[in-house]
Amino acid sequence: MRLHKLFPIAAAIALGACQQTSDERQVEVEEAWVRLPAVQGRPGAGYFVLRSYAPRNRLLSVTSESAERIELHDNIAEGGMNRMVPLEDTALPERTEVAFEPGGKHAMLFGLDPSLEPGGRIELTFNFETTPPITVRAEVVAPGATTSGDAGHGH
Ligand SMILES: [Cu+2]
Repeated sequence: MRLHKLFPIAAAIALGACQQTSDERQVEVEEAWVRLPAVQGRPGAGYFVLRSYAPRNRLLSVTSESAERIELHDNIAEGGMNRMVPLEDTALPERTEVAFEPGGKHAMLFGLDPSLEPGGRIELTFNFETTPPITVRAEVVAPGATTSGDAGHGH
């Protein structure tokens, strides 16, 4: 009787370990773009989509060599006005997609490298609670663009 009970437990442990090492796709960052400020010296805005496959995770921060400081904000409607509030961190439940997009959650990039131009790229590093950081090359778009396809391509 004892052997019959032990075997399935050992098999389950082995299977769990195997899944952990073979599943490298724990979190993905896609569609990242950064909108330049209309006035130099003002912050730019960063948008992206996070897809999470890990059981529990959080986005803790975004950093870049091309920005002095990056804050994560949310937009809340209050008495007919939109107000920005800081996001301390962002929970990423398993198998969810979290979009940072115009009018909603966004990154604000302070002290942007003044040499950035529409059509260029900016490296953004995403730091997570339970998975290694991910660096992506986000597209740089012109001030006023509302999507990454809106400006900077000349067509
Ligand atoms: Cu903001």
